[in-house]
Amino acid sequence: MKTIHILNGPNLNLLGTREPDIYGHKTINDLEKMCHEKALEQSFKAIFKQTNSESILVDSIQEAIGEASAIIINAAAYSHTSIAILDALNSFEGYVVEVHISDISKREEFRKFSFVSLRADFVIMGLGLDGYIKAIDKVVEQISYK
Ligand code: CA2
Repeated sequence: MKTIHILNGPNLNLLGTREPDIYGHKTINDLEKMCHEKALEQSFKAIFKQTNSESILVDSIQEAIGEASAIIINAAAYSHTSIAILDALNSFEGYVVEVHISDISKREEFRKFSFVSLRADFVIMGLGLDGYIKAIDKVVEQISYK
């Protein structure tokens, strides 16, 4: 079974507890369940992780190397700051989808640039948690027949 690693960065553990106008009412556990179900429907296995630590996010990307067919990543605030995460993603040869729950192109200036976008094969933003479902669809479309 092909594996997708779904990696989530800092503060996303707070989903559903604060700022529902931006991030909605569902929790990170709801999101994880949605992703597992969607991936299984498509006969993929999802490994879902969330961390507040940049170094653990880099470690998780490295763990995906050789194990995952694709990475779906919402690096949260590290998207805008982390060359270390970009470097790690550049070492991964599979398909990469970047997801943002909010539309970062319509928020503060400092959110408009993403290092992750420099490596991502596809970027989804502004669709709420459904963005993760669309990202799984995109991965399936891209790699199912490879
Ligand atoms: O829109 C996204 O998915 C972001 O990656 C979310 C990050 C933000 O820094 C990016 O610019 C855009 C923030 C994640 C914080 O998530 C929270 C969720 C609920 C309550 C508080 C924070």
